[in-house]
Amino acid sequence: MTIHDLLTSTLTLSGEGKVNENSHSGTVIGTLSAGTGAFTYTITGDDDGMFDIVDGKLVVRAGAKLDFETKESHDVSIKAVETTSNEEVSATFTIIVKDLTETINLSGEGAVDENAHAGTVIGSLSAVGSEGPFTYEIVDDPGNQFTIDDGKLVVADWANLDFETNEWHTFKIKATDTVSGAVIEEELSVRVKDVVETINLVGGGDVDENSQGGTVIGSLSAIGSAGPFTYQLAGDADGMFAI
Ligand SMILES: [Ca+2]
Ligand SMILES: [Ca+2]
Ligand SMILES: [Ca+2]
Repeated sequence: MTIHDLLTSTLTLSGEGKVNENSHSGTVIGTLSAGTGAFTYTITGDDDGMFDIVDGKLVVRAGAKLDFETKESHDVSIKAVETTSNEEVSATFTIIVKDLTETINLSGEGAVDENAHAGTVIGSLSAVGSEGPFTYEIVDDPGNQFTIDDGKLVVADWANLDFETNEWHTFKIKATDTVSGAVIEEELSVRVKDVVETINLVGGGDVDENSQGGTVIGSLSAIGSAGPFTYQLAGDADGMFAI
């Protein structure tokens, strides 16, 4: 008998009853069913505000922040009402939040030459553990040598990377999932590579005695940075030379 069937029917949710942390809103957890008949489903209990029902499916609610490290499961109570008979059946499901590794990777060797110009690319950032897309920002950065341009870590306009002063720069990158708002943070270290820094005098180094003022002794060529350079005398005790 139909009535008997309804009274003994149970409300079920298909699938494993699990959802990845950081899932976007609308992610389907499972399909609800309550036996023979046409049912409407409503949420009667959802203390953490994580769930919604769309077309008979339990989904992640808009604005929900499923974070395994905060809470590993969430209860949701649902009521099914048969549209003709008004018979009801209810159930409470415990939805398990699946842990994902949340990290941010930097491509390349994670190193940059000292004296590198502004805009020099160190590597591309890629966050994992949420679907993305992401925006990235540098936080907690005492050295303040880098910035982010279009998902790439680059040398900042104001940087002065000097191996002899500081070989390592450590800071935190924060990635925000632009859809779910999930935040992933990771500490990164970038190494400053030493380059030989010197100035060569090209073409001579000798000058005849009694040479007139303006006689060229040689051309100056600095190495260790991309340049171009300006040169000035930093010590000329006898006052013999000019640039
Ligand atoms: Ca998390
Ligand atoms: Ca995690
Ligand atoms: Ca050096």
